[in-house]
Amino acid sequence: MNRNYFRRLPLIAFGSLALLLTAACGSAATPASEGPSAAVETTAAPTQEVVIKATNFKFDKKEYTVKKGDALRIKLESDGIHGIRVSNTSVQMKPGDEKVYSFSMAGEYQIECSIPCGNGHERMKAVLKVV
Ligand SMILES: [Cu+2]
Repeated sequence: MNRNYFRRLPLIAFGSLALLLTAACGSAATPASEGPSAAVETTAAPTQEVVIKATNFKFDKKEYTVKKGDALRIKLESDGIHGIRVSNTSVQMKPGDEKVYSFSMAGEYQIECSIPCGNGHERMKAVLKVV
C-alpha cells in the first residue's frame, strides 16, 4: 500500500456510502409501459400546477391528478428534508423546488421520497395520475 491509496480512501468510502443509500431507497414496482422520456422538463409557461406537501413521513395526498401534455409546474413544499422522484421519469426535486415538466404519456406514476429521511421514509409514497 502506498500513500496514494490512503489519500483516495475517503473518496472510496463516500462512493460506497452513496451506493448503499441508493440501494436502500430501492425502486418500487412501476408500470413497465413508460420509458424514461415519459416526462421532460420544459421552459414552456405552465398551464397547470400541482403542489405536493411533504411532512414526516407522508405526502399530503395519496393521489395527484394532472393533465397529459400541458406544462405542469410541480412545487414541492417540504416540512423536513424530503425530496421527490417520480418513477420512470427524470423528475427529481429537492425541498422547495419548483420545476415545470410535460408528461407525454398518460398513466399512473409512483411518487416517492428521494432523500433517506428516517424511519418512515419507505412509507413516503403517492401516485401521480396523468390523464
Ligand atoms: Cu424519505
